[in-house]
Amino acid sequence: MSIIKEIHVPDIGDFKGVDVIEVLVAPGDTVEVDSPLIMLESDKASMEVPSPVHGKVRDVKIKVGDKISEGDLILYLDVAESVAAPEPATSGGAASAAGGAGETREVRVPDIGDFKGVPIIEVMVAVGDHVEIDTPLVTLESDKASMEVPSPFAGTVQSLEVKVGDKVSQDDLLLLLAVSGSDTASKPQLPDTLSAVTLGPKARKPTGAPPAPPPPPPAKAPAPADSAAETSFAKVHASPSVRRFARELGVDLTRLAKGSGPKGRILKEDVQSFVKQVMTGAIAPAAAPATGGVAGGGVLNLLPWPTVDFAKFGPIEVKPLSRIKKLSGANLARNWVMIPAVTYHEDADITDLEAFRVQINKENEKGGGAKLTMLAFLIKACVRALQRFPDFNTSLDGDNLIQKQYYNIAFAADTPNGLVVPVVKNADQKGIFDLAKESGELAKKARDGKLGPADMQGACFTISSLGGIGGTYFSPIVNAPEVAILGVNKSVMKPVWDGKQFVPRLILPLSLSADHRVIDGALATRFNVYLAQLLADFRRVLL
Ligand code: CAO
Repeated sequence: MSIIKEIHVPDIGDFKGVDVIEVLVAPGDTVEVDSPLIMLESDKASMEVPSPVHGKVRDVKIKVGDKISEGDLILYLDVAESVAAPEPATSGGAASAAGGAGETREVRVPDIGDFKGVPIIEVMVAVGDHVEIDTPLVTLESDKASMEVPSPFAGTVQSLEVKVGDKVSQDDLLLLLAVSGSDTASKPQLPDTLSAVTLGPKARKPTGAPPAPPPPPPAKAPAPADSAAETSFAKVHASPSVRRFARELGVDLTRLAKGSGPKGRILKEDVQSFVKQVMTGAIAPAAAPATGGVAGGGVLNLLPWPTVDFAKFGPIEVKPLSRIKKLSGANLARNWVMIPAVTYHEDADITDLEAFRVQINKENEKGGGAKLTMLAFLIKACVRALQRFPDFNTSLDGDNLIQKQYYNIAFAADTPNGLVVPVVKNADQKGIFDLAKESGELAKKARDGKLGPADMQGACFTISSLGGIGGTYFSPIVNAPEVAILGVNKSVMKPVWDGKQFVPRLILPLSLSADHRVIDGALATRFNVYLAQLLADFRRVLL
């Protein structure tokens, strides 16, 4: 007899509202313990959620694009009554060689279904390495699937019992791990942790048949449904960990002609070397397609990046870039290359608005109330301008334009570690005080390094305000997949001719960069003029 079991998102650490980027099973599929069910991706990592039990998928409750957190329902499984109750995992096939603290544990090939004599194509650890639970140890590759074997324990690799090229089957000894007393306790959590066995895309695409075992024959392996890019990505020869690594760096693996591994398999080093060559200009970044879809073709034919031995000219110090700088740098470089953006400038007369802001803040100071910021007024005015010019609230998706009907406004925040871009959600539904409070809180969270992925997602339009620092005008880089960004500099008193005389007015310099594939110069200028009118007389926001 079978019963229905709910499968929920396991403990995924501090991640919340993480994007579902792949759903790997469909109703009717049979899944084994540890078969991947879905793939999640935050800006920091991609993770597979494996099935904790064997069963048949009855109903899938999520889809690609959903945002999920720990405890959310993924799907219903028909499971045999005997396995319906939670049980400790057995994957990893580990056995204890000696009990108690500081013991040595054998790590064996876990249940890999019907596979036998599967070649080891990669050994990811060396003697002396410390591994955590789920650290990939080796990659196996049959002609039908590639699989990573993760560590079932945290510990230090004591000896390796296999090497690349060895053929292994279930229960074969892989390595010995020296496990401390506290680490041994970690094992029973495995059913609720991620990726006990990570299968390659060939095996991760079931069509009513079990994902593995037996996996679909390669010729019949269905292509990922999402996009042409995913289809070709699936065809490249690379292990799951390398695919994950490439995805994290935004590298299109199809651009690496051949890897340096056996049978041309792409290794992590190949991806690193590709990125290095792109960053140094030896290889051109992916060229922009006509309509913002998947990159492909076209080479900029740039000169290689100059290699200079700086130490020859004087003392130097090498300082690694912060993680944020590396991440934002890669995004900025892509956006700069791929988006044909034009920057349009406008001056807004904010004399009255600033007087009003100062007046309200003075009144509130006495009562200890919240402070109104120029940024909050800018957010509100931008929402109004987006409503008047909806083309600015879109994203390119291949030959389609996605028209958003919500108004989430991002703002660039300068932090000690680099630039981050938190998002004020549903700004159209919030008052100026709320916008000031929320943007202030987000800016503080940004400076404290506490922004979560959800705080930085879902933006429609970005404001980059350098007003607190100075400057006159600049050219902000459009934050893809948005189509426009507003740069703001410091307001200054300027003499303005009123028809009879020069009068001192407080002028705010605006710099709007817009993707010319979506927004032409006339529309951008209309947007700017309207925005300046709103800021000059904020009553217009109500119209
Ligand atoms: N003109 C004149 N003064 C301005 C101003 C403007 N446009 N904008 C802000 N100010 C004033 C504020 O009123 C404040 O003065 P008081 O302390 O006397 O009230 C002071 O400058 C400091 O403001 P702030 O910049 O700290 O605060 P904010 O709310 O205006 O902005 C934030 C918040 C997060 C946008 C800002 O701190 C920040 O990080 N800006 C940098 C963004 C950035 O790096 N962009 C570049 C991206 S591309 O490299």
